[in-house]
Amino acid sequence: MPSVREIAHEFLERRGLTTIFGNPGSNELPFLTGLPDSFRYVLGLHEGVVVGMADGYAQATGHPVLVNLHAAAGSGNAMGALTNAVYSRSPLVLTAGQQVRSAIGLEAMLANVDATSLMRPLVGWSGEPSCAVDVPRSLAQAVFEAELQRRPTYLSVPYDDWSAEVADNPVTTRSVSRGLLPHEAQLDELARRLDAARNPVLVLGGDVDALGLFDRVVALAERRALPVWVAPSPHRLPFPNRHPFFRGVLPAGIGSLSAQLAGHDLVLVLGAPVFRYHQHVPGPFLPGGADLVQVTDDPGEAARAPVGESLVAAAGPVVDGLLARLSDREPARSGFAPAPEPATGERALHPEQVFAALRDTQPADTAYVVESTSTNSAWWRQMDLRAPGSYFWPAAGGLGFGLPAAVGVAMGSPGRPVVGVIGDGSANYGITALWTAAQYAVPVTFVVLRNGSYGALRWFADVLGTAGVPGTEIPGLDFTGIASGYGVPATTVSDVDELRARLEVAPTGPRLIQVDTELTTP
Ligand code: TZD
Repeated sequence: MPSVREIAHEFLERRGLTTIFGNPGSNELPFLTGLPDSFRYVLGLHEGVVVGMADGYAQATGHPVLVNLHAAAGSGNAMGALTNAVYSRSPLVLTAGQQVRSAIGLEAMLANVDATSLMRPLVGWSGEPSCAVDVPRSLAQAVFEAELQRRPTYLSVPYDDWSAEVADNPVTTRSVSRGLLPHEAQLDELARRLDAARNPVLVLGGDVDALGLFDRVVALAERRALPVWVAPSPHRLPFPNRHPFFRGVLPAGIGSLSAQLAGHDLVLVLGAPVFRYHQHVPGPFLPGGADLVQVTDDPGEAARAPVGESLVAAAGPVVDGLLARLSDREPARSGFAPAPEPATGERALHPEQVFAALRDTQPADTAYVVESTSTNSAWWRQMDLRAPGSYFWPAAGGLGFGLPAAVGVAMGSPGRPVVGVIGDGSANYGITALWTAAQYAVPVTFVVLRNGSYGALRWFADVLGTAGVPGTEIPGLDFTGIASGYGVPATTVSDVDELRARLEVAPTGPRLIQVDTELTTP
C-alpha cells in the first residue's frame, strides 16, 4: 500500500504545486523526504520571507502555491506576511508539521497546541486531519479551499502520519472549478444603468489585474470614454497609469474619497472592496446624487461594503457582458500622457529622479514590486506602466513583502525583468530574501531608497497631530555591506547619470543599488 506521503506528493504533482517555499524543522522532515525530482524546494531563511516569496510567486503565476512552515513558531513568524497574502487574495496553501499524535496532548516540544485556531482569522480554512487516513483528503481540501476562496489556508499534519500506509485515495484525481457567471438580466440592468448615467465613473481594484482583465477594462473604459480611478490602497495596477482616461489612485479617507468622486452619478467598482480606507477622514461615503455598484467574486467583500449595491460575480464575464451590450459613445481620446520633468533634490536624489530613471531605462514589461511608503505620489507622477502584472504592493501594508515578493515574482515569471523598489526601513523586514535570490541566482534588481527615515510615519505623525514622536529615524544603515553578506553584489549611487548607466545594464543575477534620496511626503 502506498504511504500517505506518496499519495500527497502525487496529488501535489498532479495539481502543479511542485514549487515549495519553506523553512523546515524536525516536524517537517518526514513530509519532505522522498520528494520526486519534479519538485523544487525554495528555502527562505525566515518564515515571513517564505510567505512573502510565495505570495509574489502566486500572484505572478495565478496558481495555488505550497508553503511549508515549522510548527507553531514558524507559523507565528509567517503571520505578518500572511496579512498581505489575505488581501492580495493569494491562494497560499500553508502546511505545518505537527508533533506525533501521541505527544500533542502532553505538549511535548514542538506540539502545535490548538493548531487549527492558530492562523484564524487570517486563513479562509484551517484543519488538522483527525487520523492519518484523512491526510490526503485534508490536503486536497486545503488546496481546493485556497483556490475556491482565493485566500490562504492552513493545514497542520502530525509527522507520524506521513509514513502511515493507506489504500490509494480517489481524492488525488479530483479537481474543482468555479463559474460565478452573472445572469443575463443582471448584465442587462447594469448596462442600462451605465447607459442612462449622466456622468459614470469606473473604480478598479487589484483583482482586475489578478484576474487578467487589464486589457479588457481598457476596452470598456474606451467604449464609453469612462474616467478611471484606482480604488484606494492598491496592491496591483489595474489600468495603464498614463492612459488619457486614467485619473489616479483614489485617496484612502472616507470623506476625501467621496469629495474626489463629486459630480458622478454612477460609480462602477470592479474587483475591489468598497473601500480599503486607511487614514480616518470622516464624511459621507459617496457624494450626493451618486449610486454605487460593486462587482466582486468575494461574498465577504460584498456583504461588508457600507454603501451601494453589490453583484457577486466574476468580473471577467461582467466586463465582457458590458462590452457586448454597450456601443461606442464617443471616439476614444488617444495618446498616453507624458510624465512631467522629475523634481530634483538638493542634498540627495529626489525619488522622482530615481523613478524617471527606472521608467526610461527598464524594459516596458518590467514588473515592479514596490515597498517605499513615502514616495507614492512621486511614483505615480513618473512611472508609465502599460503592461498587466506591472505593479505589486503589500496588500495589507505589512512591511517585509517587497524584497521577498520581488524574488517570488521573478521566480514565477521567468524572462520578465523584475525590479524591487524598497525603502531603507522596509528592506529590513524581509532582508534575508537576498540570500535566496543569491543562492537560486534569481535575476532581480533591488533599488533601495535610503532616506534614513521611516518617512511615511513622519508624514502620518503630522496627519495625526503627533509630531515629535520617537522611533521614526533610522540612520546608520548600509545595505551594500548587508547585501554582500548575503551574497548579492551591491553599490551605492548618488549621481543620477551613474544610476541611469547602471540601470541600463540588464542583470544576470540579483543586484542591489542603494540610492541616497531626499525625504518626501506620500
Ligand atoms: N511594521 C510592519 C510590519 N508594517 C508596517 N507598515 C509598519 C511597521 C509601520 N510602517 C509603515 O506603515 S511605513 C513605515 C513603517 C515602519 C516606514 C517605512 O520606511 P521606509 O519608507 O524607509 O521603507 P519611507 O519611504 O521612508 O516611508
